[in-house]
Amino acid sequence: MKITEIRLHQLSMKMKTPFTTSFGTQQDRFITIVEAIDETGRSGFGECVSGEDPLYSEEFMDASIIAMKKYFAPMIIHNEIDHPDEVWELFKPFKRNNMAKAAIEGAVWDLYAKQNDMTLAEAIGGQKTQVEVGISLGLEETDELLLEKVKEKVDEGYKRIKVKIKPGRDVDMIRRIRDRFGDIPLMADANSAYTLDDIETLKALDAFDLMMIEQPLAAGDLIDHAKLQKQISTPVCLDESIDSYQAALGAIELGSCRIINVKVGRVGGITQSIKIHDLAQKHDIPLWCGGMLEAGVGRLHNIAITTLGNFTLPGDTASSSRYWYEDIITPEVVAKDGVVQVSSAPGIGAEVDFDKMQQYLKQTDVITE
Ligand code: OSB
Ligand code: MG
Repeated sequence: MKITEIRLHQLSMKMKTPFTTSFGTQQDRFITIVEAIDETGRSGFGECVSGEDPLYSEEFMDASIIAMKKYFAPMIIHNEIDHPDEVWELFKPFKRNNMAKAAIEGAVWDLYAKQNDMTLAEAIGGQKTQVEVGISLGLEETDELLLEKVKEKVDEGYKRIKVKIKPGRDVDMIRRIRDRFGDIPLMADANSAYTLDDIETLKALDAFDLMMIEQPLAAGDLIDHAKLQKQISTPVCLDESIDSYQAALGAIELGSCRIINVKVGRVGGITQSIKIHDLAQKHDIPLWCGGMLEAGVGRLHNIAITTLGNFTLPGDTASSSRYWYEDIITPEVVAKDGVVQVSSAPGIGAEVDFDKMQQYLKQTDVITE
């Protein structure tokens, strides 16, 4: 395949409500949609999921845009690619910048699927025709406000509820959710807010039969996560820590987690996600697909990766309307009773709607060499 042009559509989208984690609050979402165009004029789309600031990880959108413009987009244009699997190898001399790499690779995967008249799910070897999803709820000012949100999302049928926790907003808050809603599928995400000094709090969470606790400790700390997992019965799920195949291998071998959250951007793309999927499957580690407050293109990529067999737990890709008054794709992603149907249209399975995108568009950079 010959890609002659790559466009970086830079959007500023406002979320319906602010989203608060242990690392901060945000309502404005800066998103870059990558459009890769072949010599026949056909387009494939990827989405860069970097945060505005380096709070979730070291990557941030301004840097990712430079990385795409300066390194990764020109490499794609200057090299003939037979299969999207080659993109990771092509990018390999340049260290990390996984979210920038994944955004470009994602557009190549979508284009490849469309050129071969396949869905993206089929192109990557996925089998499911529908996937189960949960929802991630941010911290609220008060527990009472969070309980209202939980009620709304339980009523909408999401397959599990994830709530964000941080020191001081943990054991009591989880107890109140359990008291009010009984044995709903419930989990907590700490985004690295704890250390082993908090072991008593983390042990106390065992009383609530959580499906898992996500990323309680620092991203680089596979050793302490392994120590923690030995002392608590709740399965540890790693998110931030799993930023490569090697990290997944290390976490599995050390016993740092029993579950992995895969984010395509964090691990550097679909090809790396598939490698981690196969490794985890071999070791009986179940997976689910995390979210990064994506617009429609990213959501559709998430749905596609979830069609792989070892994604056995509900992911975070809720309906487009979870965050957006109007998403940039037609049709939008809709979860009904916690189930999203996988589109049978080629590639990501929906059209990027440039009319709808216009209201968010700040700038488009065109790379042709
Ligand atoms: O830790 O999973 C996370 C959002 C941004 C950054 C990190 C995370 C999240 C979420 C929301 O939990 C997932 C989503 O709804 O897209
Ligand atoms: Mg997380």
